[in-house]
Amino acid sequence: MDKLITEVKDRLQRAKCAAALTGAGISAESGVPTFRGQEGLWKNFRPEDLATPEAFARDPKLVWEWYLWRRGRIAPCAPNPAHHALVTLEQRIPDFTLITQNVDGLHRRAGSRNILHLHGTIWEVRCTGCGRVEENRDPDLAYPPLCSGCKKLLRPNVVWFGEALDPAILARAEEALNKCEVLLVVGTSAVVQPAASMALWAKRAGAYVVEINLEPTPLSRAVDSSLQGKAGEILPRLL
Ligand code: BV8
Ligand code: ZN
Repeated sequence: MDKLITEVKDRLQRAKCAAALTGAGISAESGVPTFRGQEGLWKNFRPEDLATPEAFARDPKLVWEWYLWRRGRIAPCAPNPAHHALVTLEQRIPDFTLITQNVDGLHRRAGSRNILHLHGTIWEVRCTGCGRVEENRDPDLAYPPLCSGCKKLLRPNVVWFGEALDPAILARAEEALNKCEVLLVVGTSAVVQPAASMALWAKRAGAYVVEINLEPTPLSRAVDSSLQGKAGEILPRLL
């Protein structure tokens, strides 16, 4: 592992342009439950059952209950050394883009600046009527939450399964993945599309791709190096 760490460190030191793609695993050491870990199940529901427009149409109160539970779980969590390491990398590397699948807001709290939130954020609500987006961090939001403008039902401002990602954000992610010399893929099970394919886009465009994860994933055989272990321990060693 030490040889690999040195190799990755060396490439990061030389890089003019780099990127990171993060998933729930980077927030695990902050105490945020991951999707597919043992905490991934909430009242025996699977994220794929609740994080969908159909579930929200069928039972908006249940879906809001899940998001408020998650807000309550995430609110006391603080960024961990893995988040902070990516802030340092952004300060050191001239052109650095952080692409995250996470909705927990911990990268922003750690101080990262150039962040692409592929799947939105749990700390914003969006009106199902007029589309107005507002920040809302209230873990006890009264149900039904209604738009201050048109009085229609508010939803979490996240991307659900079956919903398209924001094309502008996707375009910026593609641009970052095409130009980066090094891509760090941190704490994702590489199951959810299109995020799971982004490491391959970068690889095809010539990037040196590094995976940091507790265990192998479907990406492991395609990346240039796999650093197995905790993100909170490995990322600081790359600085
Ligand atoms: C789209 C926001 C098209 C909400 C999320 C087949 C059937 C049905 C659908 C599909 C299909 N194939 C593809 C699809 C589409 C679908 C999809 O990919 N489904 C999957 C289930 C197969 N994708 C979509 O629907 C996407 N949209 O394709 O649109 C379209 C186009 C045009 C018009 C209309 C539609 C939208 C996907 C976005 C879903 N929203 N989140 C919310 O959060 O509530 S996804 C959610 O799970 C997260 O955001 C995250 O992105 C995702 C994956 O989770 P991970 O982040 O990887 O976390 P996970 O728990 O899985 O893994 C944690 C990892 O960390 C593990 O590997 C673990 O080992 C590691 N780890 C743990 N601790 C540590 C660690 N590593 C290091 N250190 C540690 N300490
Ligand atoms: Zn409205």
